[in-house]
Amino acid sequence: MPRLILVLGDQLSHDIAALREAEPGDIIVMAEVMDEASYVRHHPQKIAFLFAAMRKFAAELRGKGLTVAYSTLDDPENSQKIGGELLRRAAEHGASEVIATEPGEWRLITILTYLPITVHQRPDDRFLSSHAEFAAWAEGRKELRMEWFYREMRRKTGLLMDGDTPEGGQWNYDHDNRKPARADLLRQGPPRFEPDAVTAEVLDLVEARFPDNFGRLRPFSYATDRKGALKVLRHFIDHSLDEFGPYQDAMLQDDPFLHHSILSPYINAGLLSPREVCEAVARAYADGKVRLNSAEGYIRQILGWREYMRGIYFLEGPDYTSRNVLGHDRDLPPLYWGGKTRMNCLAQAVGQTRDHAYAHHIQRLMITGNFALLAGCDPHQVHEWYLEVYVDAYEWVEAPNVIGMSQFADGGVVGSKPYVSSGNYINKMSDYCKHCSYKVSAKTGKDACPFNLLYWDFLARHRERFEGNPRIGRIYGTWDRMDADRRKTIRTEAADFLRTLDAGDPV
Ligand code: FAD
Ligand code: DLZ
Ligand code: SF4
Repeated sequence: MPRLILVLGDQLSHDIAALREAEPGDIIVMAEVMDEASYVRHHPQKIAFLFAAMRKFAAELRGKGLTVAYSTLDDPENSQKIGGELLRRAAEHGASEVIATEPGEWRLITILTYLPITVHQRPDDRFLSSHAEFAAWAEGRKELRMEWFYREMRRKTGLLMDGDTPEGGQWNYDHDNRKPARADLLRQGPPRFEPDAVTAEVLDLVEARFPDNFGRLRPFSYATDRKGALKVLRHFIDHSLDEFGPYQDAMLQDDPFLHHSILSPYINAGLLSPREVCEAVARAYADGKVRLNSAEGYIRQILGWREYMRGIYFLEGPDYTSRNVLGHDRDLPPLYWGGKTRMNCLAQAVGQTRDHAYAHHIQRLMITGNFALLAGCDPHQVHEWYLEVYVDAYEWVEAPNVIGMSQFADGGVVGSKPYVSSGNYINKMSDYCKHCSYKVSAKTGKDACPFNLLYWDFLARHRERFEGNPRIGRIYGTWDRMDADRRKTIRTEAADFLRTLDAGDPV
């Protein structure tokens, strides 16, 4: 009796667990379905990227002699649900068993668990740390700090290790990093891919079916197969990796990509494996092509942060996305969907998100995330926004970054302090303030940078929680030393600002 082998849209890896078990006669099931394409209103480029990559992956599988039952979104027989498509294909082919690779989201894991057909969910071993390993590492620890987990992962994989010691003698070279960007640098940006016939057809489909989702569909220039993804990796290593370390926290007007790799869409969808990316980076260092602080900084993002975030998502359980320890309940303002704003940093971050379904880490954390947190926005709405707008967004990685790292809604599981800043940090790391009609140097008054007002207002509102925090508590000394009138003005002006925001008026 044939078995069904399920391959989801972010499981496009030829050696993924479920596919390794495929035997002659088995049917591989892939399905474009409305359920997945609309659990949030994904950016059109995200849907197009995934559908085009799925179609090309299915063709590759067929090229290897495998049988693929592929449902296109506009197939009239399509039930528009992953579960529904499995049941339909099971009836069609007389199958009574499904082999799946565990999905990256509790929602789909639950759907597969309760389907009226036997579904075996195999561990997703594209990740370098299993659920059991992460749980064992976390067991009994008071704090789950990424740095300690990362060191274990370096030891486990041997990446950038010299026997038992880290390459160069240190685990972390961040003191050589965090430089502001220089506008005079000529940067190549990632390679662009002209849509071929398959991608062009998908673009038309997405245009017709998702006309109201936030984000520009065209020009679309992502790679949509492994060959293209490998080209992006090679390009990054040859042209950007060496400068990645020093400039990874920098932001620059009208330069959405800087020295970032733009590899997350490909790694997360399965077109590249995290291990091969880290190995390629370690090789570039060993060959003397890139500096150690860049190679280490990059490998830490994948071997450390990426694996750690997935570990947290599965350790913390399905209720993680509804956490809200700070009790924030403000609606996310229209400027997150391109509404008018005078705040140049937000206009830049949201504008490039609209155009490319991409923003780099510091923009996500210190511009859009920082503002939502300071303004007291509902973390669930913030979570849904991030899940919608980024081409690389899947809940296992997005939620711990948003609910945990960015919004502190998990009460400090991911971060030991909230990532908040006034305009000063943004001015130091970017050239946005030079092009802004607010004044970053003004702390109060009509032109005062809103981050300056909201920063103190946030800290004052949450004094009880953060005063005793060893990493941020001392800041209250500065607040207390301010003149009482000045403190009052800051709070009054912050309240006025938030009232304007709530009224839906441009800020
Ligand atoms: P680079 O800067 O070139 O980094 C290299 C790689 O490291 C990335 O491709 C990614 O695989 C990995 N990485 C770096 N930081 C993280 C991190 N914090 N967590 C997990 N992986 C990381 N990343 C996603 O893949 N999907 C998301 O939905 C997502 N949402 C985020 C939301 C917020 C609020 C924040 C602060 C971060 C989020 N990140 C997310 C992490 C990070 O911003 C992106 O991985 C990165 O911007 C992707 O672009 P890049 O490939 O050019 O990354
Ligand atoms: C994100 C996404 C979208 C937009 N569409 C599909 C789809 O039509 N079919 C599919 O198999 N997967 C899709 N995905 C990816 C899934 O949502 C993803 O597998 C889960 O969120 C788990 O990470
Ligand atoms: Fe952003 Fe304030 Fe700088 Fe304007 S002045 S770009 S609002 S940080």
